[in-house]
Amino acid sequence: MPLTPQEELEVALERAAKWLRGSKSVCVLSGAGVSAESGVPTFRASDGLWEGHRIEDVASPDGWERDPALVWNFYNARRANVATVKPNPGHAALVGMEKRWGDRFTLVTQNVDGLHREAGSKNVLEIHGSLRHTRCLGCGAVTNRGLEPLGDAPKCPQCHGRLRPHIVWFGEGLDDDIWMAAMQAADECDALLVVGTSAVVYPAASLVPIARRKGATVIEVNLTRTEASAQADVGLYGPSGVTLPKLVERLS
Ligand code: BV8
Ligand code: ZN
Repeated sequence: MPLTPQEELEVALERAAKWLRGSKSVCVLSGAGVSAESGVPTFRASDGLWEGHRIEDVASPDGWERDPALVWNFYNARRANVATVKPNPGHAALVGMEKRWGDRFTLVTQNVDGLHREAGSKNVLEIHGSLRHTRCLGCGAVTNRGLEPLGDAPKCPQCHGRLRPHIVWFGEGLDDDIWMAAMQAADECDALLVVGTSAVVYPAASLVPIARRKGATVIEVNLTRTEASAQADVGLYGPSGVTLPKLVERLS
């Protein structure tokens, strides 16, 4: 008699908890799925269209050169969305994990919504940047501007230069120091949790083989199977706002 999905989840949770209980250092790679239950739209659910825009028009250097006002309107809309949402129990469960492993816990996120820090996570590597921050094309200043709308051509208060979103667009390199720290965390961990990501964007998705190469256990937490599933030792399939708290419950 095959297991029901609920029974399968219970078995997987027990296996994942057993591995984690024996882990000395844990790394997490999170994506848009961990914020879905907070009400932040994911990327690929909209098959390449994003809030009505083509991704290459609003999240690429060419799109910025072509129409910076369109790009700012797109990011102001996402800032306004994030201003109305709260972290969900999945974010809180990751805060609980960090309390258990302390500085042997690193949370690498592809998300730019800032909800991990808002939930209380401390050691967060925002490898794709942050909706709250702007970067000045004149003096390079990176400033936390909160989430209030910034208009479609904001200027730097210091040098009056043009401001851009402090976001890594497609075709742009990641911040070297942040990416080095993320690779080191994946290399050194003995358990990698891959949460709420379709694992199609690189170099972020390469953290999975980097962790596996050194023998880390890979635990996938997602609604469905993804590009990373074949590299996972165990999969917890269900909403992360439900499965992550269940996993953390089993750790104590
Ligand atoms: C670079 C900022 C070179 C924007 C982002 C062909 C093949 C391979 C690679 C490439 C290629 N062509 C181009 C590339 C490179 C490209 C890339 O990887 N493209 C992909 C699409 C093929 N990468 C780049 O361009 C990177 N830069 O390579 O530059 C270079 C190098 C050196 C020097 C100079 C240049 C830059 C990548 C960063 C792009 N910026 N974000 C913004 O946010 O405004 S990426 C964007 O996608 C977001 O950050 C997002 O986080 C990320 C990944 O998406 P996911 O988070 O995974 O979200 P998604 O919707 O896909 O999946 C959600 C998942 O959650 C699903 O699995 C779903 O089932 C699950 N889920 C949903 N609900 C729940 C849930 N799970 C649990 N619970 C739930 N409730
Ligand atoms: Zn400036």
